[in-house]
Amino acid sequence: MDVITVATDPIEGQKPGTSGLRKKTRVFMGPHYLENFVQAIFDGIGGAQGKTLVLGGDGRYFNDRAAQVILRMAAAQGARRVIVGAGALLSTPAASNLIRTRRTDGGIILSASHNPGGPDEDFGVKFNTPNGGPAPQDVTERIHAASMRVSDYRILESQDIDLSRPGETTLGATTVEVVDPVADYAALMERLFDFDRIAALFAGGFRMRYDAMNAVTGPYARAILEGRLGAPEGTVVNGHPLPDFGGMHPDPNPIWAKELMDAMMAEGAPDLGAASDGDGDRNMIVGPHTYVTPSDSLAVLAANAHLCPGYADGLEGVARSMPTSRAVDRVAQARGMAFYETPTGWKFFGNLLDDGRVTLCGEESAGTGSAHVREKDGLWAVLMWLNLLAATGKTVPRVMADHWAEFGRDFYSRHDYEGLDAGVAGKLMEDLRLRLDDIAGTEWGGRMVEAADEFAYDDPVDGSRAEAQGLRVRFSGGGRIVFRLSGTGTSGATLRVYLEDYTDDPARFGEDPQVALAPMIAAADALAGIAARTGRTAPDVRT
Ligand code: G16
Repeated sequence: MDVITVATDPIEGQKPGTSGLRKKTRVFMGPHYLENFVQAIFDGIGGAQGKTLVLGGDGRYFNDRAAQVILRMAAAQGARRVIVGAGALLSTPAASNLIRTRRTDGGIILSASHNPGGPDEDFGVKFNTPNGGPAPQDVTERIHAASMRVSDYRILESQDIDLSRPGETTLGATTVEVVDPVADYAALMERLFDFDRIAALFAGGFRMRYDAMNAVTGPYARAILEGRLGAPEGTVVNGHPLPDFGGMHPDPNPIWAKELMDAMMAEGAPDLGAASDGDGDRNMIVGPHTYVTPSDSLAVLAANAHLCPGYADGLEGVARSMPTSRAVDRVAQARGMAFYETPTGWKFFGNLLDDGRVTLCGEESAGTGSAHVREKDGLWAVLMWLNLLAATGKTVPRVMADHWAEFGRDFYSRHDYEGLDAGVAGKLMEDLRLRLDDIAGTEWGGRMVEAADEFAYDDPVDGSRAEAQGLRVRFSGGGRIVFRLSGTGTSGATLRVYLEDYTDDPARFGEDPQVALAPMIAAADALAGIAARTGRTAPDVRT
């Protein structure tokens, strides 16, 4: 087998965003595109020579081809071992677990997460560091810098490796170890949660609908829920990973998981509805006639984690991303737990978890996780909810009612305006940024602004600073609006407007959040001129 050195030129725009590099699939399939970026990853981490890496992805279109290319490049560059999920599949949390437990030098995950898949949709590549977490900023900056000076890449000339079943083979001097993508992850879940109790819940007739959205969690959910926990067959729907996710948009929110929402809002709804995204790190929780916002879910899990064997000793602390609602802050305060606020992006939780400062963390973008891996974890969150329901005997609506009765309710919604002209969106943000200092003390949508600023984060562990992480406006009475541009889109710009308001009045707990948030919604438009500047009178997505 020969190593070929292929001459190439740097390709503009290979700059990792919130979570790795995401582009249209056809861009990734273009000449040298994938190879250049993989070479930049290897160069950015000091070469692949002698390293052990994990490789897998969410099964989307081009996942299989890209995995073969990466294996040949890793072999050409002297990697010692590559651990690959069978079928080149690994959910993001399962990959994180393998990276950690096998003490590797990191891993490459092929996924554009919740973005749709297919030849005309999205693809992505991200590198996770040896702690199992997404590469932090200094590493992604090195990768980007390497992409701008790449002049050749090395690749082995060889046949495709058979990745269809577990086993070991060699590629040049590299050992390729194909593993069952589910086994280690399922064993980890069994250590964290009370499987006997959850199994007894199902045996008692508890009904659940888990929508895997034709993405990577299908095999995990079928093995754990229907296999180990005895949930009836058919509990997992859309449970087979498909290259185009069967046309679904695998983003577990009320818009894109509409089938599940309809089932949960209908008469005779199951006791629990759940969904996860393309690569299995996001989750959605729904009870009969009760959608649980990700922010509330984080708060509920923080308040109840001690009911699960893996967290019986309590939590060291909790963290949330800045735009996530402050519901979890109230739990932390009431229970005397340390609390941290980080920028959007799971990578910012890594240091806090590694340093033992927090055990649980989460984001409004349907991500919840803990120190068990260094990624958010969709199925883990669902199992924690199951453990909680099994331990308390409560229904989802009861859990929420009791939580609000104790802590009050943070009404929350995110409004996304997708596919905006990047120039228009950038100008909207810039103009608002320039006015931040002047709006304190002024009234918008009938509410007074108490403070307004741009969020910056100083990492308490390594002292690094992340600036320009979103514009926040705080109102009297507990309201808040945050404006941010998404860092995960692949075309145009997505404006995210995060809206929240607080009440401790029990008579208001049942209100529809869109109604309760009307003053914040009006204030957001008035402050930023969304309709006037973008021509959009309604968001594309409301979470
Ligand atoms: C990624 C990140 C999350 C982030 C989300 C949305 O999630 O890992 O930390 O909250 O994107 O980011 P943005 O608002 O910049 O689009 P995922 O599930 O896409 O990997």
